[in-house]
Amino acid sequence: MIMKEIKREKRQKPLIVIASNRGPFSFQQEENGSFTVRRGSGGLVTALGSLAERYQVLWVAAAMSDEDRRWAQSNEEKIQHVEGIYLRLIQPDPDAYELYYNQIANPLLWFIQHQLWDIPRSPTINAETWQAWRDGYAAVNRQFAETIADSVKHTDHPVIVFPQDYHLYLVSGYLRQMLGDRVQIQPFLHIPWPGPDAWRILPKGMRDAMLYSLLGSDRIGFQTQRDAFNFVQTCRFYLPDAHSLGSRNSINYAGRKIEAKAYPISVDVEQLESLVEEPEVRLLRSQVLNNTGDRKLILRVDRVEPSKNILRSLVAYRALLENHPEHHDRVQMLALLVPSRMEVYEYQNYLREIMAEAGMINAEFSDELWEPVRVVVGENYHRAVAALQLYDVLMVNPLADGMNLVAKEGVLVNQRDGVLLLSEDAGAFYELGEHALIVPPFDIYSTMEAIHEALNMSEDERHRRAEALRELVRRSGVRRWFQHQVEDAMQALR
Ligand code: ADQ
Repeated sequence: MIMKEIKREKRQKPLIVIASNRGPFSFQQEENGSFTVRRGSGGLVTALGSLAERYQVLWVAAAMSDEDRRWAQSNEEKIQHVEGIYLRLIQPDPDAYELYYNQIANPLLWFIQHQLWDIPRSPTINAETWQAWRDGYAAVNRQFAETIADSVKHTDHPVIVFPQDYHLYLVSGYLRQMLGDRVQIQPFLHIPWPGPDAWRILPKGMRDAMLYSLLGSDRIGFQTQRDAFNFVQTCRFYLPDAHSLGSRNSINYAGRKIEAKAYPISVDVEQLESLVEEPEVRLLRSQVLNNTGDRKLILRVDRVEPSKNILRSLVAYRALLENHPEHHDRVQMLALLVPSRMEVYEYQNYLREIMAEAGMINAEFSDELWEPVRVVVGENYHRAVAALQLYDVLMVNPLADGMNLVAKEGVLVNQRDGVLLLSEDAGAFYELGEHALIVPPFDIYSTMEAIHEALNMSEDERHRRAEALRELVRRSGVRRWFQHQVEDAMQALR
């Protein structure tokens, strides 16, 4: 029935298929057996709001919980209509999913792409890694591709498929084999793509499979030009039959030209600007204000994630208090941290080190009325937005980051003409760098000096920079980000 609907509705319009590990909704089963739908908060979900009015959208994702699985099994239709879009949840075998997610995607690929491996010691690629690649990563990717192929096989609409991120690198290749040229395939990669050297960690068999699969796409979206260029270089370096013919942003392979293009992601400007008016955010804002008093607020907001470089920012703050005692009792550092991947030892340990460093700073410098640093662990987006309105200095110093949305959220909602300290290795650097103070992520000394400079900056300069940053973010927006990708794919359909 739904398949027929997809076939009939809006006949000339393309069918847009989004594939991502996590879907846009989660489901909760009530006592009477019915399901309540909860909409996720990711950028893509937002971007869809306006898309669904114009196009037919099918979203294919993995069921995340038992309730998601029960929802998927509750209806004979494999595809269901939810809040204006078609949704199909795949239900991978739990063992395969574990290998795909917790052995390959998250540790191996994430660590390579953020260059986090401590290479004298890890990773060690062994028989289990190969098994995880075959029976986990490849198997789940194949299941995604089969599900997409099955969902679109009867439609006579043009089909554009947008696989999302590092979980789904093999989808493009499988889909091309299954559907040939009747679909446009355009993955978007949310995380950085490092240059060829970083990829030597991945064994040739896995690397080739991944790169050749991606070359099954028509176009590949990256956060920045640098990532797109690195991708082209990586293909040229490792694949003898892939050529770039002097181009920095395309690869010729097997008689086709694959574009590598930057589509910098952004925030939902309208939603954020209205969120700051909500009573809960106002309440949390006054809490933050109470704690900070008339001191200057140095803020960071992150997942507990080694690539965000939280620890070095604390060390730089300690250096500031040591070298510039004039800031004592005049500044307050606040770190709002969401626990992430806490089942992984390195992440748990990273949080322990952060807490220990913050404790040591307080032990050394606090007095009766002043606690130099507060670390708040927990997920509360409203509190994050409230604090972002109040910072004098926002610290965004990742070792590597696809974009870093906190930088964009911060400059949009901040009300104090706060100064953005931005790593040159965050994707956001390419758009916002000109009006931020740049912090080299490994350099504690320069980071300390940048905090000092920001704290001493004249009001005029702060205002000028903050205004410029706000305007840049206002002019972008997540809807536009996705619309550009759709337009490019549509162009190619003509
Ligand atoms: P992330 O690595 O999760 O995303 P980021 O872009 O900063 O990083 O987005 C995190 C989101 O979570 C933001 O909306 C932020 O406000 C929120 N958040 C973070 N810490 C929080 C806290 N302590 N409390 C409440 N909310 C918090 C990945 C890539 C990025 C890329 C995005 C989007 O790693 O590089 O920018 O996808 O493509």
